[in-house]
Amino acid sequence: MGVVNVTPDSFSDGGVHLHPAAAVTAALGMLDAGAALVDVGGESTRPGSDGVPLDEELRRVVPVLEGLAGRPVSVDTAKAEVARRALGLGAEMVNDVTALRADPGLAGVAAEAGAYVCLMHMQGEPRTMQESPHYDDVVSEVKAFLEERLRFAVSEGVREDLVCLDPGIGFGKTLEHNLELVRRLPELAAIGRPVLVGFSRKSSLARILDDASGTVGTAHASVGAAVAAYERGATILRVHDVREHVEALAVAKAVYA
Ligand code: HH2
Repeated sequence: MGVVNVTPDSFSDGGVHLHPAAAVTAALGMLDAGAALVDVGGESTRPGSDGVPLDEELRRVVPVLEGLAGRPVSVDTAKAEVARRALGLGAEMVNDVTALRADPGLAGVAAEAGAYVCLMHMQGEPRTMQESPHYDDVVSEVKAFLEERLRFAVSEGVREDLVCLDPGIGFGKTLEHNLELVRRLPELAAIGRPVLVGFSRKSSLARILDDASGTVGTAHASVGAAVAAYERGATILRVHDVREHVEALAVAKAVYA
Protein backbone atom coordinates (compact mmCIF):
# COMPACT_ATOMS: atom_id res chain seq x y z
CA MET A 1 0.00 0.00 0.00
CA GLY A 2 1.56 3.27 -1.17
CA VAL A 3 0.93 6.41 0.88
CA VAL A 4 -0.34 9.56 -0.84
CA ASN A 5 -0.86 12.32 1.69
CA VAL A 6 -2.68 15.29 0.16
CA THR A 7 -1.83 17.49 3.13
CA PRO A 8 0.41 20.47 3.93
CA ASP A 9 1.55 18.98 7.24
CA SER A 10 2.07 15.20 7.12
CA PHE A 11 5.18 14.31 9.06
CA SER A 12 7.25 12.91 6.20
CA ASP A 13 5.70 14.07 2.93
CA GLY A 14 3.63 17.11 3.96
CA GLY A 15 3.09 19.53 1.07
CA VAL A 16 4.69 17.24 -1.51
CA HIS A 17 1.40 16.10 -3.07
CA LEU A 18 -0.82 19.04 -2.20
CA HIS A 19 -1.55 19.82 -5.84
CA PRO A 20 -3.95 17.18 -7.20
CA ALA A 21 -1.92 16.57 -10.37
CA ALA A 22 1.22 15.94 -8.30
CA ALA A 23 -0.67 13.55 -6.04
CA VAL A 24 -2.12 11.62 -8.98
CA THR A 25 1.30 11.38 -10.66
CA ALA A 26 2.86 10.14 -7.43
CA ALA A 27 0.10 7.57 -6.95
CA LEU A 28 0.42 6.27 -10.50
CA GLY A 29 4.17 6.01 -10.00
CA MET A 30 3.61 3.91 -6.88
CA LEU A 31 1.22 1.59 -8.74
CA ASP A 32 3.75 1.26 -11.57
CA ALA A 33 6.42 0.45 -9.00
CA GLY A 34 4.33 -2.46 -7.74
CA ALA A 35 1.98 -1.12 -5.09
CA ALA A 36 -1.24 -3.14 -4.98
CA LEU A 37 -3.15 -0.17 -3.60
CA VAL A 38 -2.64 3.54 -2.94
CA ASP A 39 -3.91 5.12 0.28
CA VAL A 40 -5.13 8.68 -0.32
CA GLY A 41 -5.53 10.87 2.76
CA GLY A 42 -6.41 14.53 3.30
CA GLU A 43 -5.89 14.80 7.05
CA SER A 44 -2.58 14.46 8.85
CA THR A 45 -2.62 12.37 12.02
CA ARG A 46 0.98 13.09 12.99
CA PRO A 47 1.57 13.61 16.73
CA GLY A 48 0.32 17.05 17.76
CA SER A 49 -1.94 17.58 14.76
CA ASP A 50 -5.47 18.94 14.86
CA GLY A 51 -8.16 17.65 12.51
CA VAL A 52 -9.25 19.36 9.30
CA PRO A 53 -12.83 20.44 8.54
CA LEU A 54 -14.92 18.26 6.23
CA ASP A 55 -15.00 20.71 3.33
CA GLU A 56 -11.21 21.10 3.36
CA GLU A 57 -10.63 17.34 3.48
CA LEU A 58 -13.02 16.88 0.54
CA ARG A 59 -11.34 19.71 -1.38
CA ARG A 60 -8.00 17.91 -0.99
CA VAL A 61 -8.93 14.33 -1.78
CA VAL A 62 -11.82 14.45 -4.28
CA PRO A 63 -9.77 15.69 -7.30
CA VAL A 64 -7.11 13.09 -6.54
CA LEU A 65 -9.67 10.30 -6.33
CA GLU A 66 -11.20 11.52 -9.61
CA GLY A 67 -7.76 11.37 -11.22
CA LEU A 68 -7.29 7.81 -9.96
CA ALA A 69 -10.63 6.47 -11.20
CA GLY A 70 -10.34 2.81 -12.09
CA ARG A 71 -7.18 2.30 -9.98
CA PRO A 72 -7.01 0.42 -6.68
CA VAL A 73 -7.46 3.09 -4.03
CA SER A 74 -8.03 3.21 -0.31
CA VAL A 75 -9.17 6.40 1.42
CA ASP A 76 -7.50 7.34 4.72
CA THR A 77 -10.31 9.11 6.57
CA ALA A 78 -12.32 9.03 9.77
CA LYS A 79 -15.26 10.91 8.23
CA ALA A 80 -18.34 9.17 6.84
CA GLU A 81 -18.95 11.86 4.21
CA VAL A 82 -15.39 11.68 2.87
CA ALA A 83 -15.66 7.87 2.72
CA ARG A 84 -19.04 8.08 0.99
CA ARG A 85 -17.67 10.38 -1.72
CA ALA A 86 -14.50 8.31 -2.10
CA LEU A 87 -16.37 5.03 -2.42
CA GLY A 88 -18.68 6.66 -4.98
CA LEU A 89 -15.56 7.59 -6.96
CA GLY A 90 -14.35 4.00 -6.94
CA ALA A 91 -12.24 3.66 -3.79
CA GLU A 92 -12.38 0.12 -2.48
CA MET A 93 -11.12 0.45 1.08
CA VAL A 94 -11.80 2.75 4.02
CA ASN A 95 -8.69 3.12 6.19
CA ASP A 96 -9.85 4.63 9.48
CA VAL A 97 -7.18 5.36 12.11
CA THR A 98 -9.97 5.68 14.70
CA ALA A 99 -11.31 2.17 13.96
CA LEU A 100 -14.87 3.48 13.43
CA ARG A 101 -14.92 5.40 16.73
CA ALA A 102 -14.88 9.00 15.47
CA ASP A 103 -17.88 9.18 13.15
CA PRO A 104 -20.96 7.11 13.98
CA GLY A 105 -21.97 7.10 10.30
CA LEU A 106 -18.77 5.61 8.90
CA ALA A 107 -19.42 1.92 9.59
CA GLY A 108 -22.79 2.10 7.78
CA VAL A 109 -21.27 3.85 4.76
CA ALA A 110 -18.59 1.17 4.44
CA ALA A 111 -21.08 -1.66 5.05
CA GLU A 112 -23.52 -0.38 2.43
CA ALA A 113 -20.79 -0.02 -0.19
CA GLY A 114 -19.35 -3.47 0.54
CA ALA A 115 -15.96 -1.78 1.02
CA TYR A 116 -12.85 -3.21 2.61
CA VAL A 117 -12.19 -1.61 6.00
CA CYS A 118 -8.94 -1.18 7.92
CA LEU A 119 -9.38 -0.87 11.70
CA MET A 120 -6.35 0.67 13.44
CA HIS A 121 -5.44 0.88 17.12
CA MET A 122 -4.68 4.27 18.62
CA GLN A 123 -4.26 5.19 22.29
CA GLY A 124 -5.55 8.72 22.87
CA GLU A 125 -5.87 11.17 19.99
CA PRO A 126 -3.23 12.63 17.63
CA ARG A 127 -2.98 15.98 19.45
CA THR A 128 -1.78 14.36 22.69
CA MET A 129 -1.12 10.67 21.98
CA GLN A 130 2.68 10.78 22.31
CA GLU A 131 2.72 12.63 25.66
CA SER A 132 2.89 9.55 27.91
CA PRO A 133 1.75 6.35 26.25
CA HIS A 134 1.25 3.57 28.80
CA TYR A 135 0.27 -0.10 28.63
CA ASP A 136 0.59 -3.01 31.05
CA ASP A 137 0.98 -5.36 28.07
CA VAL A 138 0.82 -3.50 24.78
CA VAL A 139 0.19 -6.56 22.62
CA SER A 140 -2.70 -8.02 24.62
CA GLU A 141 -4.30 -4.58 24.98
CA VAL A 142 -4.02 -3.83 21.26
CA LYS A 143 -5.30 -7.31 20.47
CA ALA A 144 -8.35 -6.93 22.75
CA PHE A 145 -9.07 -3.54 21.21
CA LEU A 146 -8.89 -4.88 17.64
CA GLU A 147 -11.11 -7.84 18.52
CA GLU A 148 -13.70 -5.49 20.01
CA ARG A 149 -13.59 -3.14 17.00
CA LEU A 150 -13.90 -6.11 14.63
CA ARG A 151 -17.04 -7.26 16.51
CA PHE A 152 -18.39 -3.71 16.35
CA ALA A 153 -17.77 -3.42 12.60
CA VAL A 154 -19.51 -6.74 11.96
CA SER A 155 -22.45 -5.70 14.17
CA GLU A 156 -22.79 -2.62 11.96
CA GLY A 157 -23.03 -4.75 8.82
CA VAL A 158 -19.40 -4.74 7.62
CA ARG A 159 -18.49 -8.18 6.26
CA GLU A 160 -15.85 -9.77 8.46
CA ASP A 161 -13.94 -11.06 5.44
CA LEU A 162 -13.46 -7.47 4.23
CA VAL A 163 -11.75 -6.25 7.42
CA CYS A 164 -8.03 -5.91 8.07
CA LEU A 165 -6.47 -4.96 11.40
CA ASP A 166 -3.59 -2.64 12.22
CA PRO A 167 -1.63 -2.23 15.49
CA GLY A 168 -1.18 1.51 14.73
CA ILE A 169 2.59 1.93 14.90
CA GLY A 170 3.38 5.31 16.51
CA PHE A 171 -0.19 6.08 17.54
CA GLY A 172 0.15 6.48 21.31
CA LYS A 173 3.24 4.23 21.50
CA THR A 174 6.87 4.46 22.47
CA LEU A 175 9.67 2.92 20.43
CA GLU A 176 9.62 -0.13 22.70
CA HIS A 177 5.83 -0.51 22.28
CA ASN A 178 6.23 -0.37 18.49
CA LEU A 179 8.99 -2.99 18.52
CA GLU A 180 7.04 -5.29 20.83
CA LEU A 181 4.03 -5.10 18.51
CA VAL A 182 6.10 -6.16 15.50
CA ARG A 183 7.97 -8.80 17.52
CA ARG A 184 4.69 -10.37 18.64
CA LEU A 185 2.72 -9.72 15.45
CA PRO A 186 1.72 -13.41 15.20
CA GLU A 187 -0.51 -12.83 18.26
CA LEU A 188 -2.43 -10.19 16.30
CA ALA A 189 -2.52 -12.30 13.13
CA ALA A 190 -4.07 -15.06 15.26
CA ILE A 191 -7.28 -13.01 15.38
CA GLY A 192 -7.75 -14.40 11.89
CA ARG A 193 -7.84 -11.24 9.80
CA PRO A 194 -5.04 -9.82 7.60
CA VAL A 195 -2.73 -7.46 9.48
CA LEU A 196 -1.61 -4.11 8.05
CA VAL A 197 1.56 -2.50 9.39
CA GLY A 198 2.58 1.12 8.81
CA PHE A 199 6.10 1.65 10.18
CA SER A 200 7.27 3.60 7.13
CA ARG A 201 9.34 6.71 7.92
CA LYS A 202 8.05 6.86 11.51
CA SER A 203 10.24 8.61 14.07
CA SER A 204 10.87 5.40 16.06
CA LEU A 205 13.11 4.34 13.17
CA ALA A 206 15.27 7.42 13.73
CA ARG A 207 15.42 6.58 17.47
CA ILE A 208 16.82 3.12 16.69
CA LEU A 209 19.54 4.78 14.62
CA ASP A 210 20.40 7.08 17.56
CA ASP A 211 18.91 10.16 15.93
CA ALA A 212 17.10 11.42 19.04
CA SER A 213 15.69 14.54 17.42
CA GLY A 214 14.77 12.93 14.07
CA THR A 215 11.08 13.04 13.25
CA VAL A 216 11.31 11.02 10.03
CA GLY A 217 12.85 7.59 9.52
CA THR A 218 14.76 6.86 6.31
CA ALA A 219 13.56 4.64 3.48
CA HIS A 220 16.26 2.06 4.32
CA ALA A 221 15.18 1.91 7.95
CA SER A 222 11.54 1.61 6.84
CA VAL A 223 12.38 -1.37 4.63
CA GLY A 224 14.00 -3.14 7.58
CA ALA A 225 10.85 -2.69 9.65
CA ALA A 226 8.61 -3.83 6.79
CA VAL A 227 10.56 -7.03 6.18
CA ALA A 228 10.52 -7.81 9.92
CA ALA A 229 6.74 -7.27 9.97
CA TYR A 230 6.26 -9.36 6.82
CA GLU A 231 8.23 -12.24 8.36
CA ARG A 232 5.92 -12.12 11.38
CA GLY A 233 2.72 -12.30 9.38
CA ALA A 234 1.88 -8.81 8.11
CA THR A 235 -0.14 -8.98 4.90
CA ILE A 236 -0.26 -5.30 3.92
CA LEU A 237 2.64 -2.87 4.39
CA ARG A 238 1.71 0.83 4.27
CA VAL A 239 4.80 2.56 2.81
CA HIS A 240 6.01 5.80 1.25
CA ASP A 241 8.93 4.36 -0.76
CA VAL A 242 7.18 1.76 -2.85
CA ARG A 243 9.90 0.49 -5.18
CA GLU A 244 12.35 -0.12 -2.33
CA HIS A 245 9.73 -2.07 -0.39
CA VAL A 246 8.49 -4.08 -3.37
CA GLU A 247 12.03 -5.24 -4.16
CA ALA A 248 12.90 -6.08 -0.55
CA LEU A 249 9.62 -7.89 0.05
CA ALA A 250 9.94 -9.85 -3.21
CA VAL A 251 13.26 -11.19 -1.91
CA ALA A 252 11.89 -11.93 1.55
CA LYS A 253 8.93 -13.69 -0.04
CA ALA A 254 11.18 -15.76 -2.31
CA VAL A 255 12.91 -17.13 0.77
CA TYR A 256 9.59 -18.63 1.87
CA ALA A 257 8.55 -19.95 -1.55
N1 HH2 B 1 -0.12 5.88 9.75
C1 HH2 B 1 -0.38 7.13 9.35
C2 HH2 B 1 -1.58 7.46 8.71
N2 HH2 B 1 -2.50 6.51 8.46
N3 HH2 B 1 -3.20 4.26 8.58
C3 HH2 B 1 -2.97 3.01 8.97
N4 HH2 B 1 -3.88 2.05 8.74
N5 HH2 B 1 -1.82 2.65 9.62
C4 HH2 B 1 -0.84 3.55 9.90
O1 HH2 B 1 0.20 3.18 10.50
C5 HH2 B 1 -1.05 4.91 9.50
C6 HH2 B 1 -2.26 5.23 8.83
C7 HH2 B 1 0.63 8.19 9.62
O2 HH2 B 1 1.56 8.25 8.60
P1 HH2 B 1 1.50 9.29 7.39
O3 HH2 B 1 0.27 9.09 6.56
O4 HH2 B 1 2.76 9.20 6.62
O5 HH2 B 1 1.48 10.72 8.09
P2 HH2 B 1 0.34 11.76 8.46
O6 HH2 B 1 -0.65 11.10 9.35
O7 HH2 B 1 1.10 12.86 9.13
O8 HH2 B 1 -0.31 12.20 7.17
